[in-house]
Amino acid sequence: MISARALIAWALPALFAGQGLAAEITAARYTDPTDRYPHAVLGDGIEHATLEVTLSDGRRLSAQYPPGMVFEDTAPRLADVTGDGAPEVITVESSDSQGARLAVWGLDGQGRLAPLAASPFIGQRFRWLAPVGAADLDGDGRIELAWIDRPHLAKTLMVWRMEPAGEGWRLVPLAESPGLTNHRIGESDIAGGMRDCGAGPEMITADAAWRNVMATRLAGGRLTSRVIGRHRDRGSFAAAMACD
Ligand SMILES: [Ca+2]
Ligand SMILES: [Ca+2]
Repeated sequence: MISARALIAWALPALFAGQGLAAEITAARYTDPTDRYPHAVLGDGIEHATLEVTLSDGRRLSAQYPPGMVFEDTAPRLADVTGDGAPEVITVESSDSQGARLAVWGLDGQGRLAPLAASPFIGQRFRWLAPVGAADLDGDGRIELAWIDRPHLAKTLMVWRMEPAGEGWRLVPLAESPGLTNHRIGESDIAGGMRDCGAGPEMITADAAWRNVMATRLAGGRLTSRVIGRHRDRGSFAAAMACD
């Protein structure tokens, strides 16, 4: 006959294993620099082949693309886009033939680093996108991801939503708005981002001509933008992001 103590000793690890005590991603970086995708839109011809994450238990996991794909980005960004409190990793990855897509990486059911969802590729080599960020933009409890599609050409703000799909996730389009951008060719950083100055999240970008800093909100499935100041330099975005 099994004792109560033995039963508890057996049951506890199983209980905790199912209660989110698994390791979380605490940091991410790109490694394995490569010159195999010489777009140089971020100022040099070096992109990265590998995404590496550090977990809360100290382990490091990585995923490496073979030739044909790179991470074409400033740095991977951590954000909880599934709503479970644990961060995922938002990246930009580019295909030799199809250009860029936004991709969300995370830990799969076996604790492996894996792609969870991605936007479609833009469809043409040397066409890029620049993330704005992730937040519940309309307060419905689901997380939206925002990026500028081709910041030097189409200059279109895209807002997509993470939705459960079977065992996993998918990104579905919600809204888009032309006339906004967040990067100029050769800059090594991306301007603006996501802010919340107390009245809900806003996406901070430039207008297409870089005259003004713009704040864009999502409500009722629609995007509305307003001028919040003149654009002079990155200080203009820093002030906007700090709610000044
Ligand atoms: Ca999450
Ligand atoms: Ca939402």
